[in-house]
Amino acid sequence: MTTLTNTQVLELKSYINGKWVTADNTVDIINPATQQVIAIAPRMTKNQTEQAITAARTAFDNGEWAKTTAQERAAILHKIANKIEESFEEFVTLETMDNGKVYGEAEGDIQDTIACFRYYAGIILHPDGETYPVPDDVQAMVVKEPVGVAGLIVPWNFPLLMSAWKIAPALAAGNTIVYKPAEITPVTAFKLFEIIDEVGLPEGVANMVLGQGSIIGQTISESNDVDMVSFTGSTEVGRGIMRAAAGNLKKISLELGGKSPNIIFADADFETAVDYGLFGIFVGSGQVCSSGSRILVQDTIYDDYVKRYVERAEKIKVGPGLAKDSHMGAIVSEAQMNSILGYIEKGKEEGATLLTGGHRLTENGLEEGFFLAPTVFADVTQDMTIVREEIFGPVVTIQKFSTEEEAVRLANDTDYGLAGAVFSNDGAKALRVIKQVRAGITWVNDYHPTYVEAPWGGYKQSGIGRSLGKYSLEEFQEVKQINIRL
Ligand code: TAP
Repeated sequence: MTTLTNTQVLELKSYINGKWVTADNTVDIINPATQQVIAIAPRMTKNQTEQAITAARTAFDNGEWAKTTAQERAAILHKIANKIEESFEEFVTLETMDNGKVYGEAEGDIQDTIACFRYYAGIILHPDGETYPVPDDVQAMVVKEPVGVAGLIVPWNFPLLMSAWKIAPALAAGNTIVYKPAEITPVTAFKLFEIIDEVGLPEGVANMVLGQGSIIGQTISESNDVDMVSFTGSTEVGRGIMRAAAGNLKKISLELGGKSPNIIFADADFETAVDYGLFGIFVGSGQVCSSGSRILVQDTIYDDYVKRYVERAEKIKVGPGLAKDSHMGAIVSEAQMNSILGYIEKGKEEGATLLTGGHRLTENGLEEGFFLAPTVFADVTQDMTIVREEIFGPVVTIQKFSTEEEAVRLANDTDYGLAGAVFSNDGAKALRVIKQVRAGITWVNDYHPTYVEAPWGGYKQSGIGRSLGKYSLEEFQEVKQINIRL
């Protein structure tokens, strides 16, 4: 595998129909902690994207891949997992440099990526299908088949992990794929495809097209030769994909944004609730779809909670991901940093009280990077922009409630429905409240842990469909009934 040294700039390529290809236009890939160029990536054209789609269409229609046995596909997924594991540290380092996250978080991402490939290698071997008692002399049965050509479009916040969440179940189910990583974080995607190139997939089964979403993602979403699109990203782009997919009524799966509530009752373990209140928003510098960006605290402990929270937030060491003592890394890009700073200004203008942070960090070795201080707002109201919109940065609002009913009302007063949590030592109350939170991913006395076995996705404008578990495999499958007259 190609490796990156401190002085080297990786030259990335796309992978179409089993061949490495490049483009006339390129873009510099930057480490957001240093602004150092770490790679140069091609910006593929609409025409090249169509070539990738044709390759995937041909590879699916000739049937070679779809007819492979589940055992053969499982063996390939295991090989991919093993090869990622062999290059574990390289993947972790590259993910840290490309995205800006801290090394420990990237370690978790790569471990979860490996687990994801192994999980789908395992689950595809499980018995599936059903039979039904039906009238007449007929035996009815149900079988699962691949959907066909799957377009996979992923964001920059978990570059490799979000890719694995789609590539592993899509290939396990026997689909062919046209995959587009986020333009600004393609490095580990390229490394993954170096591995995919080695493990012996038939030509055209797995294609990777690097470049811009407005060209590549749009072409995939509009194409009549693509049978489904699995997208993770913003609600705005998701809406556009839904419109584009209407052309040939392709199947869609959308994992979108969130504005998730983290409800802290007075009877919760206080320090645990502070710990997870911080972890819920500041992991990944808040650039996590399920971030607990709205903390709701019961009035009787509100003042103590806010005081302790701010004290702890101010102790978070922000720094380059590769420095092992950093707790929180860089923001992925200058554009994303400026967008977050814009929300912070809006929060101040609209009358929220800024308790800490709210600015870029430019001292003590952070001069060149895109670093923001952990930011906490209080005295917010439901109509404020920072309460309503997804900021996707290290910015949290802390609100007060008095009753269970009020907590549930505030929690659900959002267009989103991705995640949510409740902290309480009263088990019945915690369950009563979490059941009323309109969100697809929820926790009690915990925040953020994600398991490959369990479904991941949102209610309301947070998406359609589910990733992970058997649910994701089903997203990538069609269901056929076969009725046999006896
Ligand atoms: P987006 O701007 O939506 O980008 C996501 C992907 O879509 C990128 O690869 C992007 O390409 C591509 N894209 C852009 N325009 C497109 C178009 N017209 N047609 C098709 N594809 C297009 O999101 P982002 O900024 O990368 O990620 C942040 C958002 O993702 C947040 O809202 C976050 O909540 C959400 N997210 C959700 C989840 C889950 S699991 N629900 C997980 C992670 C992130 P470029 O490379 O050109 O940008």
